[in-house]
Amino acid sequence: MYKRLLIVCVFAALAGCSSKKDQPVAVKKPSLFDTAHKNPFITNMYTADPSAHVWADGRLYVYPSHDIDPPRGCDLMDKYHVFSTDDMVHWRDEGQILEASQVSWGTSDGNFMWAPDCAYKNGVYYFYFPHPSGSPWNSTWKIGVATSSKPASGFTVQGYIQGLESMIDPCVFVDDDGKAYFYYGGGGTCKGGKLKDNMMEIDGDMRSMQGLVDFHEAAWVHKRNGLYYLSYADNHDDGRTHNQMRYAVSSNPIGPWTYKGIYIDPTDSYTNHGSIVEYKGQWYAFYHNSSISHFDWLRSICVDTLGYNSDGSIKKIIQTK
Ligand code: FUB
Repeated sequence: MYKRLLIVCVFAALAGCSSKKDQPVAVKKPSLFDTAHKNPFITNMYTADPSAHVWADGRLYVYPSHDIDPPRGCDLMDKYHVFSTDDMVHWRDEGQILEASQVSWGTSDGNFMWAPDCAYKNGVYYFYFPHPSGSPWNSTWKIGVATSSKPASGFTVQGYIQGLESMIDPCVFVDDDGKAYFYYGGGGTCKGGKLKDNMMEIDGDMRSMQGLVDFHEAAWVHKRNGLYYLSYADNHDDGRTHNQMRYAVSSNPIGPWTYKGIYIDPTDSYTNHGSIVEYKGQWYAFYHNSSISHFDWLRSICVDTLGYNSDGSIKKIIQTK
């Protein structure tokens, strides 16, 4: 009796196995990024504040700031380099594009070439960089603009955006209809407004971005499925860990914004500053840490994949090594 039952069970189990085997199982093939990517991804110099863009040549370009070793707090940053890739694993140092000595209004207090951004319109690349113009440096910031017909060389300083407050961290977002928006801010204030077609003048007024929670600096705007996302660094400081990256969403590029949450936990660096971009069908979050130097002002840029939930909210990123 037991033997017959055992035989029946074995047959039933085998039948079950074979029917499961016939069902297709969805297994995602690991990408080159999954298998070969390492953070930080730039190791030949210290870099921070990565602004990433995909340009018409199909490559992804990163415009970071450059921490110079030995550091002097955050006031020895100069000689911007650009990095590019076509597979998110092999990075090319495109070389230096601009340095403080090329900026006519620069302060003699030091080299403060802080977090930049780049935009493209009608055949011209516009490189936006914060640089102070006097003493004390921290109340004399100007947002300079350099232009080139190429994404990573040939930039010439054209001047600075007139009429702005002394604030840092420019971000330029060009919408699907070609309209460009300028954002900047620091120390709790984030402002945004339209840029004129010349990309070097503000069109109308800059307005305070409403709805952000605990804004510190590092504004970045991207768009997905018709929804605008403004991401930024907060003021988090529990004595042990520091800036987190947060974000808010809106149906309008200059708000008001609806706060959504934290998408990058603190790194080992005092600051954080990031960008979000889609490349070859995958979204990525760029940011920085201090995992090479273990020093707050010798930072290194990192990137990880970024995912969205079905309601459009961002899944917290996993910081890989
Ligand atoms: O890198 C200098 C400053 O530190 C940036 O402008 C801020 O966003 C912070 O990362």
